[in-house]
This record gives sequence, structure tokens and C-alpha cells, in this order.
Amino acid sequence: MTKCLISGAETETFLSFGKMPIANGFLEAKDYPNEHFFELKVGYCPESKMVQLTELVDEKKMFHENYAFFSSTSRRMAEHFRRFAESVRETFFASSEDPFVVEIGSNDGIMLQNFANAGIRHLGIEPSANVAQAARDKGIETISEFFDQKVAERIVAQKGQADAFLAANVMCHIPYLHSVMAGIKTLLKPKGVLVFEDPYLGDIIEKTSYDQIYDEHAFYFSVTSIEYLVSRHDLEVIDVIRQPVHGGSMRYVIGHKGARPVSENVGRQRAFEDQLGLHDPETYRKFAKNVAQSKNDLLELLNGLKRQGQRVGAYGATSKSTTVTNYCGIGPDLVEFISDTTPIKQGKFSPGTHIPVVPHEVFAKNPPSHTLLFAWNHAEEILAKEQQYRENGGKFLLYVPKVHTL
Ligand code: DWN
Ligand code: SAH
Repeated sequence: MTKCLISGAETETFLSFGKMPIANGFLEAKDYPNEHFFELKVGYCPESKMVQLTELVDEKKMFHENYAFFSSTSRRMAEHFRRFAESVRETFFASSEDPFVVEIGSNDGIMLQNFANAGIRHLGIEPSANVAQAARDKGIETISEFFDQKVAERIVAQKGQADAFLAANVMCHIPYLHSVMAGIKTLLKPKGVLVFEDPYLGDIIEKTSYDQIYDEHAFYFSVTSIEYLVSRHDLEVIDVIRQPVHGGSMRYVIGHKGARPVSENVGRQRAFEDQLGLHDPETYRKFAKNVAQSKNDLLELLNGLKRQGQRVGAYGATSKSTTVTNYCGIGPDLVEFISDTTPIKQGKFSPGTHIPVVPHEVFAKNPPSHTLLFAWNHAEEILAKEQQYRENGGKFLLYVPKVHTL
């Protein structure tokens, strides 16, 4: 039994994927003997309703000067963050004379560039030094640290309080969320807001998108579990807005308790979560069964194609795919290569099962008959780009929400 990182109550482990490597640990063959493995297990806390990993990897093993994920690899995500920034400015900056925005997990500046370019006071907090440097190169003020309460207090002392505190796909990465929330509480002006988004538990359950579960994602949030967390810091969820990105995300808007009106969306979504069974342990047992079924279906498809002598490649060396390849046992015998546009991943091998990662040019030059879409969350963008491949008879294989061929 493991204690909930939010409530301290015992969690109920409902799924184990077995031994897993670091999801973003793309490596060279010479480093195979030193590859780090841990047990990937997920639990549910009946007290806080928080779904979470029950064994964690040290953050310094995941976020460092060779971090492999650069946010600006997706055009659609750049557009998403442009609109995100615009809505924050329009909704929350109107009455502020010299607004100040802080973002954690700011990566290569995909969101903050929109504030920097508009001359708005900003600060990025990004522990992975290489992506932080990419942001600085674009003129975005960034410090390379892990955000917590201490860092927050220092920022307040040096720069004053913030109008908006932003976080996209990072809050769910931080196990010490009480320290983070205490820091945000001190950092926000009286009318200041925390706006953050992460993959939504409701979507993960409904779509069996089990590949969202990997070392970096310590939590799988719902409106209910976020309300439990923030209420302990005298903060309040004032709005929730579903987002289509990353396979289904939720944006949470949070303010000091009583400082702003609460939208009807909050109660509505809470009721939806109850209906969906997110507070019923049986839902998670069923999810575990669906995950096992998805694995069987995918292996049947890949083994069938192999027997027919078809060539199968993959598209997008995602963090998520590390869970799929290691849990299903998919190595270079079933998937020839993974095409990815990120230079730091190219020429390396995927974590655990060691599939070669190649530049897109390799895919384009000699395309396989079938392509497993590991970056299924970017399907719209990728299918539009690869129209010619499909017109020439190439097929995409997907496994969310069910295993199917396009
Ligand atoms: O939460 C997280 C999200 C935001 O990003 C992090 N923990 C890590 C990372 O997760 P991921 O690696 O699963 O993210 P993506 O955005 O699904 O990764 C897409 C990958 O596919 C990147 O390596 C870039 C690549 N790609 C490509 O080769 N061609 C992407 C597109 C759109 C393309 O056209
Ligand atoms: N916001 C970007 C990047 C998400 S990847 C996007 O949505 O595309 C998660 C990022 O959070 C990584 O760049 C990682 O280095 C950063 N991170 C992890 N722990 C953090 C912490 N404690 N404080 C600030 N950033 C953190």
C-alpha cells in the first residue's frame, strides 16, 4: 500500500505495467547497460479521488540538460498556446497596469513567446536546462529550476506578485503539489489567477489512452481531485474548460477563495465525473481490463502484418510510446524505426525496447506499408502532412480509442 501524495490516505493500486524505463530516455547503444528501470503502477485514493503513480522516479533523472521533448515540434500546439495566451490577456489583464505572468514548465517558450513578443513582463521556470536555453535564445526570460514554495517566495521578493500563473502539461508532473500550491498562493495578486491544463482523467478512462501513464505523469487529474487539492490552500476552482489537445485535456482556472465568481461549468463537470464513475474503484478495475485488451489487439495486428511480410514503421517518438512499447513488448522485430523531427532524439534508440529513431527524411524516402501512429494526439496535424503517403496506399495504425487502421 502506498499513501496518497495529496491526502495521505492509503491508495488502491489498480494497474501495474511492470518494469519501465525513463519515458524520455532515448539513448545510444553504449548506454544500454546503465538504463534505469522502475515499476510503473497506478493507484486511486478514495479520499482525495486522485489517481496517481505509486512508485516515482527522481525528477533529476527525467528533467535535465538533455531533456528530449521540445514543445515547439507541433505547429498545432503553437497555435493552441497562442490562443491560450490571448485568452489570459483578454480575460485577466484588462485592469492591470503592468501585468506580470509566470509560467512553470515553460519549455522552449511555446507559450511565453506570445507575452514576450507583446512586451509583457514574464518569467519562465524550466528545470530542463537545454529547453530553457532554447527559450532564452528567443528572448524569453527563463530561470532553470524546479518550482516549489521556496522559489515562489524568492520570485515575490525579487519581482513582486503575478497577475497570472500558467502551467501546461506540468502540474501533473510534480509530486510535491502542496508546496507548489502554497507557492502559488503567495505568488498571486489578490485578483490573480492560476490557469493550468493537463490530460483529463475522464478522457483517459473513456478512450483507454493508457499511454498517458508514464514516469513524468505523477497524477491524472479530475475536477473533483483538483478541488480537493486547491481547497487545502484557500484557493478555489472558478472555471473548467475542456480542451481537445493531447487526446483530451482540461483547463482549470483557479483564484483566491471568494475573489472571483465561480462558473457553472465547475458543478456541471463535477456531476459528470460522478456519472462517469470516476469515484468508483470498479471503474479503474474495468479500465485495467480494457488496457489488457488493447495490448492483445495491438499485438495481434502487428504480428499479423509481420506474418504477411509487411513493413511497419512508427511516427512520433513520444514519451507515451515508451509505455506502449515496453508494456506490449514491441521492439525492432515488429517496428522497423520511429520517425521523429526532434534532432536530439534522432540517431538514438527508444527506451527499453530499443527501436531506432530516425529523421522524417528516412520515412519519406522509403515509407513502410504501415505506420504505427505513436503521436496519435497530433493525428489531425500529421494526417494532413502525410496525405500523399496515404494516397500512395500507406496505412496508419492507431490504438486510441481502439486498435484500428486508417
Ligand atoms: O506532458 C508532456 C507532453 C506535453 O509532451 C511531457 N511529459 C512530454 C511530452 O509528451 P509526448 O512526448 O508524448 O508529447 P507529444 O507532443 O505527443 O510528442 C510528439 C512527438 O512527435 C515529438 O517528439 C515530435 C514528434 N512529431 C513529429 O515527428 N512530427 C510531432 C509532429 C506533430 C510531427 O509532425
Ligand atoms: N508546457 C510545455 C512543456 C510540457 S513538458 C508544453 O505543454 O508543451 C513538462 C515540462 O515541465 C518539462 O519541460 C519539464 O522540464 C518541466 N518541469 C518538470 N518539473 C517541473 C517543476 N517542478 N517546475 C517547473 N517545471 C517543471
